[in-house]
Amino acid sequence: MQGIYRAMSVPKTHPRYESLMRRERLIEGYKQGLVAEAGMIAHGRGEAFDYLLGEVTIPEAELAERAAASLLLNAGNPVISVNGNTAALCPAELAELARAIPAKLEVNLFYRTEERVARIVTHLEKHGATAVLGAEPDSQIPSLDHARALCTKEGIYSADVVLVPLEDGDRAQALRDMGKTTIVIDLNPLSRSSKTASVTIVDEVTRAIPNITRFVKELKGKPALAGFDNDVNLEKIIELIRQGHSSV
Ligand code: PTJ
Repeated sequence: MQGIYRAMSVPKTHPRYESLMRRERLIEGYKQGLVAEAGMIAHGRGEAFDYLLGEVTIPEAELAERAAASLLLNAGNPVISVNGNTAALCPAELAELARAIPAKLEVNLFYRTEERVARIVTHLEKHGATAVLGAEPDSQIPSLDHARALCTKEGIYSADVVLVPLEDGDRAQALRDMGKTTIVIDLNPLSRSSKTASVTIVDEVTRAIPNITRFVKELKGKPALAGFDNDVNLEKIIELIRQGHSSV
């Protein structure tokens, strides 16, 4: 079965080439022990919302990406939380964003196993990341059940701004409860993570991360941006979906 599947390659001319290649990367990441089984299902939900939004970065997402870049640049201890899906989809892009800010990278998993944490750390390092945190947690996020709460003191625990791509709602809320500024990347504008974040980026993670890096480079040395309203931005996106915005 695998042989038959592998024999079929996706032509670059395919209208949904990028989307299909992301699936390939995720399947490969699953086989390498980076992605949780449930990560495949979570990706499918993301794809559905991406389809509804035309599989492009909409202006509202760009606005949030700019605001996120400014927050990360002006943070005292900015940290990028990395899960299995994100590591499989865009490891080099995560390493580049961490360098550009600069920020720390910390592996923090919903379905945590020590083996998967170690594999993700190695995978990120192979793609240019350095000093990746998460393998030796020494702190806990309060009010979360054990494994999900594990984090490091120098990373997520003491961070003032945390970028949490593809987050589950509970942890996003717990980070807010700790007084942190949270930036969530989630194609679902209706999710609890989206609603609880300080800044929600409704964009596909492989587009969102390089876009934030671009804005980080553009905004470096400039005054912090003000005036971003997350609720207003999310309302506009929900309205776009209601109107049938998709052009795929
Ligand atoms: O690697 P782990 O153990 O930390 O597990 C990661 C998953 C994603 C399985 C875990 O965090 C999870 O179950 O997440 P949820 O609650 O399913 O939420 C994931 C959200 O991310 C959903 O709202 C999806 O719409 C969204 N999403 C999925 N893929 C993408 C995405 N958003 C942006 N880009 C994507 N590629």
